[in-house]
Amino acid sequence: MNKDILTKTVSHLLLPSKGILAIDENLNTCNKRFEKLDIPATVEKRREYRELLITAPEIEKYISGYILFDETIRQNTKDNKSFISVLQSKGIEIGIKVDKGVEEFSPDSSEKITEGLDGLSDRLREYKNMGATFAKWRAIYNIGENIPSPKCIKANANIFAQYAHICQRQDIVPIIEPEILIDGDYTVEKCYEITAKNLDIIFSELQNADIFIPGIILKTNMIISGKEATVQASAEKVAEMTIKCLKEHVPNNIGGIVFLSGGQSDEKATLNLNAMHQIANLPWPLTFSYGRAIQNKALRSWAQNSKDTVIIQKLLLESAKINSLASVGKYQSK
Ligand code: 5MM
Repeated sequence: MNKDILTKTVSHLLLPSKGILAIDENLNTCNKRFEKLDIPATVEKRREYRELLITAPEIEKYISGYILFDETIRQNTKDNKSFISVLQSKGIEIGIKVDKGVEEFSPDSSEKITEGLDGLSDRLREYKNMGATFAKWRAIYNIGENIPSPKCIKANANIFAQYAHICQRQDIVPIIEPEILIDGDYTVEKCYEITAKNLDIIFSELQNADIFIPGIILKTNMIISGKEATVQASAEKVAEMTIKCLKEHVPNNIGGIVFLSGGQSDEKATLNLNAMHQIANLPWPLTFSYGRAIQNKALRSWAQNSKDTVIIQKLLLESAKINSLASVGKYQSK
């Protein structure tokens, strides 16, 4: 493990006013999003869409890294430039999703465990040779009666530690993404309690495995109310509780923290991040790593008129820009 390489990649990814764009939807998720908008779920359509996201002019002003899916990292533009070379020419770091999705944790539970450790070292070696400098692994947790269970939390945390260890051995920065899903009617307090417990166990496993904490990035959910909750916490409440949770349950020397948008509205994801930056003295870089909250408008516009690349890329750029402003607390809603 070369700590200098890891910290250099982290610093580059978390430069002030920049964030990370997640375009690593697996085939299933991507196809589902396409089908909702009557877009054919084909390799070529996925390539065409990702080409627009990757070649958007000036996106590098707001985005420091792209997280890609295995299919995407191997694809080229229609004039035959590799997506990797396009991103590298803009100074954007290449990230890769390396988990292989989720399975049932046990036959009698609805909980999920993330898979993909088998052959991970070899896959990372290949991605690194292609130009990847960081990776991402996601675990998901529903809040419900007696879930997430301590057993499942611990099992996913242990797998995060193994993944992080394999990445850091190859000087690849691991992003660790434990996502408490937005589904449900849970309160913001419940979200705090579960996120805090989960983070404690994850960092305890990471420390037991001697993970170099300044060389990792945490990608987490915000502390919010469940989607179906009748009372929705305000941006100020979300900001206050999220920062409190992160300050108390994440080591101060972590490389940085980024957020997923998780199905919140685009506007909420931006306002919540902006509100967090009204709170002084954050001990770590804190920015976005959104998928949907940055892609939504561009995807809808592409579905309506795929030929209008200028408008589609402009919408992407606008979403990236407002989140860049929010990441330094300078976003003002219209
Ligand atoms: C882009 O979506 C990522 C991959 O999801 P699947 O494995 O289901 O295809 C996802 O991990 C994403 O990085 C995060 O959830 C952030 O994206 P959102 O849309 O929540 O901001």
